[in-house]
Amino acid sequence: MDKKVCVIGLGYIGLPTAVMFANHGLKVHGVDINENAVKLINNKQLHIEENGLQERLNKAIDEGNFTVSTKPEQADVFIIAVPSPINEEKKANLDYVREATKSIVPYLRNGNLVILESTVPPRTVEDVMIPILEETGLEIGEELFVSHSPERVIPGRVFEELVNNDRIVGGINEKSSEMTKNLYEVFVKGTIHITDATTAEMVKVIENTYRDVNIAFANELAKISENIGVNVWEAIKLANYHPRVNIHLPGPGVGGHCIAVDPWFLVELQPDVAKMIHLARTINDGMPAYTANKVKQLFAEKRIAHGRVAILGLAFKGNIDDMRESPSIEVIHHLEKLGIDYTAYDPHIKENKLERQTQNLEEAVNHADLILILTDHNEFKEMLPEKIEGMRSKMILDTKNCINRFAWEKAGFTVVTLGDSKNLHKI
Ligand code: SAJ
Repeated sequence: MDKKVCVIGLGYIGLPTAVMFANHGLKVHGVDINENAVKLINNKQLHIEENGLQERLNKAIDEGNFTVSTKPEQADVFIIAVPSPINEEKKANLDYVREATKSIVPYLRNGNLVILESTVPPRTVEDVMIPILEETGLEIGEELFVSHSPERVIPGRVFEELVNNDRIVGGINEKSSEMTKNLYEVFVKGTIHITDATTAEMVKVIENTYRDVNIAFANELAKISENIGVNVWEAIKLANYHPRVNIHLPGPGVGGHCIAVDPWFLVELQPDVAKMIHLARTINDGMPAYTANKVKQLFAEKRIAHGRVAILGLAFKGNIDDMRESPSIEVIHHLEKLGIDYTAYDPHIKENKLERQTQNLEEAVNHADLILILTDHNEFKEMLPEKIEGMRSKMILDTKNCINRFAWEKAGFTVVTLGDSKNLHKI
């Protein structure tokens, strides 16, 4: 394919997508408002981490297929992959999408295609982007083609998933969908499903909302289980043997930039209807406080007056180095409110970003009364209780059910698992 693609936004999605097209022989121009990112990429350096990205970027630049700057260029296809976060009021902030769309208006020509990849509230293409694109004077759907094709990849496995996942393509008309499908077919091996733009927006948002509601259900089951003497992890595992049941897992909260954000788009659109979705968000957002209160309760039961906690895990999920929007930060806020002292440790967060963070497990557990596991990193799953020294009291609260409780109990630890009251009588 001898098309030229201009990618706006060179973050976790835009940069891998851009180099993917370039590696398949298309001419790609990448654009980012972050001058530092542009400078780095031009020097074949990365401002984000992703497996396999470095070698693909090198190849793209060496073959002369990838240029980067802070300004768009004329092209056949424009792909927008910018952030679409929520603000303090839990309302969608579409400023980046608006600005990115405006930025390409002067470069658009008859026959061009514009694809939005960012996750957005349904109707954004129709109600926010189209009015801006009309400023080109081109007839939308006849001279200028537009579609939404949401990214659905998971950080760490982006290149594998870009190729193998099914892809949703929603055009504002049939021609737009067809052109978008032809483009992604350059590297996508999964099935490309065609629909309209608003349905495509809805599909992406409900995928993440499904997970959020399901996790809220699991968290509620965890609380019920604690009150009635059941181990929720065992109960969920057994229930999931049913061929039509797929319950997710409880935890100290839901982090990341997707699952905890996208459901709010539906709440904002239809507040009177989206009641269960709203409640699920509230339940999941309540888990950090629930976890902190559990620590307080354990200290009270053990009559520990000025208890200290060793927090293990700051990333928002296991085996990644991303602590933005992490429930651990919220747990820490609640511990602080309760006046509970702590030291935090995460082997994947190699810089101290918090005041009471250490790069050393020994230092974190030294003089602690309780180990609080908030992230299921492999390092924590494999941690040996015999190696833990210097604790004031030997207690561990595992919110991810990821340690071998028998090994820890054998080493003299009181082991408490979120969602499991079966062993609480031992305290
Ligand atoms: N979590 C639970 N219980 C579970 C599963 C997850 O408490 O059973 C928590 C995690 O600990 C984490 C949060 O939820 O804090 C989100 O983790 P995640 O792995 O579900 O999702 P993300 O945010 O890393 O990535 C998701 C992906 N969606 C799915 O796996 C369905 C990815 O495919 C999407 O592209 C991405 O959101 C996105 O951009 O929307």
